[in-house]
Parts: sequence; structure tokens; C-alpha cells
Amino acid sequence: MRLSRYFLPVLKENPSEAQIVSHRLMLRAGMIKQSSAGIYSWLPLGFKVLRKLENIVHEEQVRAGHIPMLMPTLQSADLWRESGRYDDYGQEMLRIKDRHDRDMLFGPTNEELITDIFRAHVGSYKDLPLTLYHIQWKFRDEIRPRFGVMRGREFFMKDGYNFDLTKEDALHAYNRHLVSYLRTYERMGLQAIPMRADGGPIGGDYTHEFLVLAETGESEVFYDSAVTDLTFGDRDIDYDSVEQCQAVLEEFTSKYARTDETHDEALFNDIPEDRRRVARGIEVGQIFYFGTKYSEAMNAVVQGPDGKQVPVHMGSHGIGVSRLMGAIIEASHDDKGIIWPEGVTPYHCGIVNLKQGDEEADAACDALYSSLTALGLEPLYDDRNERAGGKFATMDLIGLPWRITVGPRGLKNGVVELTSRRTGESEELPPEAAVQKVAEIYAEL
Ligand code: 5CA
Repeated sequence: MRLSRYFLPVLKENPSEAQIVSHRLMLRAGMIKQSSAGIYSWLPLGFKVLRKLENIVHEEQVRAGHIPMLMPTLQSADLWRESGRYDDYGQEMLRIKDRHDRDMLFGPTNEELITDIFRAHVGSYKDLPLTLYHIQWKFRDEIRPRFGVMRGREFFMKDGYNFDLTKEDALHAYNRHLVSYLRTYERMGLQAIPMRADGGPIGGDYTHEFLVLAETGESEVFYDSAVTDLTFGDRDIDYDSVEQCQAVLEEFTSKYARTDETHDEALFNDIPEDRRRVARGIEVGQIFYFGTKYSEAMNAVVQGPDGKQVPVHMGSHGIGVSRLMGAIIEASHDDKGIIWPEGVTPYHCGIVNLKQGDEEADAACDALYSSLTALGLEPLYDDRNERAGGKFATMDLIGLPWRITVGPRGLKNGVVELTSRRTGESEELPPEAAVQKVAEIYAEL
């Protein structure tokens, strides 16, 4: 993409409405624009990152054996009356009437809708196990939408639902989700710690939230510092293996890590004092096992091996895709702007032309652009007629991890400059070597 032809409305001033750094940087980098409280338009740069996050979530869900689909945003109130949640959900639910005066709602989550689909089409234990998911816009009429996309009213969420014959099978699905979530967050450059949580309006005895530690996080968390030493890395897990998934769950959840809702001071005090941590975190996902809560209420039964009809065991599993963008920025920025982890960056590499209109510099930039593109990478070329300082400031603000700077002086010596956004370190290289190096970095992902 050439910046002269892009739509990147960066802001020079700090927007006064933004209280936390991720919100400020997303507005300044021209990624989002508020349309009303807690509701945002995703401008091209923000949309590009959102798509990358969505893709990672899809890839990891499919890798775990879960099946993608798409359910509507608007739902009929009748299904929610069946489960009993139409009245329970309260003011967070946006209720709508259609022209026939029928009660509709903008879905805050999809347990009822998916259970209705399941009961219409599945009748035998032979069709289990089954996990269906979608990534769709949700609406919760939050009393206090704030911090930009962190606590929106409209937000983008992956929600998945498992259907199993027995509790044991459903707990395997729970563990499998935990494993796939660890992989998902690590690919986004994040450490998200599974913490024992509370079921809230979804319900259920087994539930973990995934928290990214950040001072601006809305949740207070208590943990043993040893949990932050754990990384998933590139282990090759067989998602069908009950033992392997169970082992990962035990490894990642046996140390004390809880949100304030489930915090137990006595247990916390058993941790050696130098490892006790009280901090804040951003909740980027939550998994639940809730047994037959919805299947009983909505009569989602299958015929078991013995011929008897039994309600299925279920769980639901969510990832806050739009919130993740804020969490990544909270975890990865400096005073100049965002620093995207390579796995989610909107463009792989920036190209800055120090002397637009100089024949040689223009040609060298065009050649870099073509070479990077030919290797399957997406460069963002700042080809505007602007001063170098302004170009650098924009690149730093939008946070591409790598930048190639091209100027007549370097070209005389046959070199361009390759700079890491994270370390600020630069090296001079022939243009082809710079392209090669950038390609190698991304090939490792
Ligand atoms: N049905 C279950 C799992 S699919 C469910 O709705 N879980 S949830 O309520 O925990 O939401 C899943 C994730 O969505 C949360 O972990 C959080 O990351 C994200 N989320 C929830 N509310 C908001 C909000 N108002 N703005 C942005 N993200 C949100």
C-alpha cells in the first residue's frame, strides 16, 4: 500500500476523551472512530489488524477441530424465554421490536441460538462430540462503556459451544479450548494467564478467564509469580488426546491464579511471600463448562448408546477479539506509539523515502516494494511529499515492526537502512539483503 493512496487519518493531538494508552493510540493512529458511546467504526488500519486477529483465532480453532459457522446478530426473544435468561439478563440486553411487534434482541452471546440449532439437527450420541463456533458482533448495553474497544457496547467476539454425551467428554472439550487459547494468545505476542473465575450470567462450576497483565486492566488479580514463567511455545499437541490436553491444563492452572471474584486469602497466603502478586489484568477470554443447564431447559437431548434420551453436556468459550487489540497495545507500546508484534502487524514493513521525487530514491523504493510484495509480504510505503521527521513520526505511531529507510546518500553507497521499531536499532544493508532479512523474520512465524 502506498500511503499517498491510503486512508490513514492520524491525529497530532492527544484526544481528550481517551484515558488509557491503547485508546489514545488507536485514535491517534487513525484505527478507530467512535460513532456513539461504546460503538466504533473500524478505519482501514484498525480493520486490518482486526482481520489478522480474527484469522489467528480461526486458524487455532480449526486446528483444535472446532467447526466455523455464522449466526445472526439479531435473535428472537422467544429462545431466551425458554432458557429463562430473557428476564434475567437485565438492562445489558438491547431489546428491539420488529414491525410485527415481535420481541427481538441484539445477541450478547449465543448459548440459546446454538442450542436451538443443535436440537433441530442432532439426535444421536453418534454425532458427538461436536464443537461449533462463530466470530460475530455482539452487543451488551454496558452501564459504563470505556477505554475504547476494551469495554465497548458493540464488540467482536469469538464464541464456541461444545456438545458432548458425558461430563468427561465435555471436560476434555474444556481442556482443549484452554490449550487452543494459550496458542492463540501467544501467536498474538501476548501472555494471557488462565485464572480461576466466576460463572456470572453464563453459569457453570468450571470456568477460567484469561488475563493479560496490565496496570490499566479492569480486573484485580492475585497470583503466584511462577505462572508468568510458563510459556506454551511451539509444542505439538494432539487435540484428540485427553491426556495431553489434561496435562497442559494442569501445568497452566495448578499454581494459584485467581480473579477477585474467586480470590481466597488463606490459599494465597500459602504461596511463598516473595512470589505473591496482586496486580491488574485485562480479560481477553473465558471458558465455561456448564453441564446440562441449557440443554435441559431447552430440551436438547440425544439418544445414548443404551437407547435412552439424555440432555447433552455443554460448555461455551469466548475470546474478545476486538478487546484484544487494546490489550496488545497496552502490552506493547512506547512513548512514540504502538509496537506491533510481528504476528498481528497491519503491514509487515514500512518503506520511508527520504527524498520523494529524487529519481534514484523513488526507483529504489519501488524496487523494494515489488520485492517485498513478490515474497508475499505487505509493505506500507510512505511516498508522500513530507519531511523525513513527519514520516518517521507516523511510522513510529502506527508501529510497524520493521522500517526500511531509503535516501540518496545511502544509495550512493549501495545501502538502505533497516530499523527495528522495538529496539530502535538500525543497520545499513544493500536493498536486497534488507528484503531478505525481513522475509526471514516473517518466515519464522
Ligand atoms: N458465552 C460466553 C463464552 S462464548 C461469553 O459470553 N463469555 S464472556 O462474557 O466472558 O465474553 C467473552 C469475552 O468477550 C470476554 O472474555 C471479553 O474478552 C470479551 N468481552 C466481554 N464483554 C466485552 C465488552 N463489553 N467489550 C469488549 N469485549 C468484551
